[in-house]
Amino acid sequence: MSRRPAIRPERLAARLARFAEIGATPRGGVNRQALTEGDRQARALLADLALARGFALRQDDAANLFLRREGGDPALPPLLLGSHLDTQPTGGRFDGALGVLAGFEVLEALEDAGARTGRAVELVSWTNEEGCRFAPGAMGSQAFAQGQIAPEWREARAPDGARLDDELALTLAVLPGVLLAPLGSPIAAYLELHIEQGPILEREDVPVGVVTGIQGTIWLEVTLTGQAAHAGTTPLDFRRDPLAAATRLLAALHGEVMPSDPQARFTVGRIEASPGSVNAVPESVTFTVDLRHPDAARLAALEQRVREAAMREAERARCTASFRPLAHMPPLAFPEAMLEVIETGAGRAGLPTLRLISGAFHDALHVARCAPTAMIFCPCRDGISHNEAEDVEPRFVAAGATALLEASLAFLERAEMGTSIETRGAAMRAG
Ligand code: HGY
Ligand code: MN
Ligand code: MN
Repeated sequence: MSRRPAIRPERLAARLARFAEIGATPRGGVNRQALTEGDRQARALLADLALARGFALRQDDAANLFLRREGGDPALPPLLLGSHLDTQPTGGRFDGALGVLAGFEVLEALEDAGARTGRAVELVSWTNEEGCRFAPGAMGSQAFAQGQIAPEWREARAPDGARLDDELALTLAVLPGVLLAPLGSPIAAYLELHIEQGPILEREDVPVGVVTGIQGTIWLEVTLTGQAAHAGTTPLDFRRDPLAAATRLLAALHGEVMPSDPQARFTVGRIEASPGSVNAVPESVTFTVDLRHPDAARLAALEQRVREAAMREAERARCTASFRPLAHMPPLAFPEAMLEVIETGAGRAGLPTLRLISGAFHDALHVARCAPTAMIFCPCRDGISHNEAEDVEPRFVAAGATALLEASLAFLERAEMGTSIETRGAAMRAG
């Protein structure tokens, strides 16, 4: 008879520290962007850890890496745990890595206890969740859910000029002996542990967040084009200056969008002028826009508002405006039955829970469109993320991993009893 599986917090903490060394930055963060050498190193380390425990490995065309602990009936679709190992350029040690390594800790806890599960339990490390090197974000999970890599993604270029398809090939080649599986495979359910990346759980001092859904995201690349001119000889009424137009445009949008709607999020993360010469009026300016809203209709209206304002300011400066969509992720609600699986699991461990929506997108957003899915949040210090200062108290790391283990066991029990949870993620009701 196997004993009850249990998380070993010190082993998980050591794993998190070990992975944080890959791409470590001088200020205590991690720069391990998707499909870079650091990302490949982290995948290889995870593969080595898996083989050392006898877990089977496979990877798909999108370089999603799957680890499998076999169950009683190999034909049954597995319970899948996961998250991502890629980071922001000035990322933290927990965004993504916590979910992957806590998921690995669950597989190890099952193995240590000799647990016999009716079906396999798998762990996936999704490719390119962040999307900062190659847009869109959550690329690997989206390819898995839709069963294909969009052709235009393969030609995507990173700011350093690298081409996505070449980087994918290099990444797959790191694990030559690992079976290459088709994109998309049946799963019974998906559970993801992630840091909240916001202040609510810490403020309420609640260790386990039960994520009700994920708000919508739209990424746009906007280019305003005018006319390059001499900085010294060109008077105002001869100028067609796209940077002057962009400055007015962004001042107006920052002054209106979020102040007028507390649920809206408007971010310009990158802006560059070309040719970028100190003494030439720029010919063009390109910047990114990240829009978020929990309500699909209001998100669409936000995009329209940005497009119209850009065209208006461009025209006013005798410039033109063009737009390149980079990502479109509609909001989604997780099924009630899966929220209850998490609450049951956390309850068995005596962990208080709180339901909340996710302001960040996650791989679970796409997986939820093809399998019953739920997310667990844990508090992070001051709600900071996408920042090298990202931090999580050890007690919350342990609580999050314990909730993931107990929710996994609760799901497996229900599945054994034939309590099928067949609901997929649904469009989120108007916020
Ligand atoms: O941008 C996001 O929401 C995610 O953290 N990559
Ligand atoms: Mn993340
Ligand atoms: Mn992130």
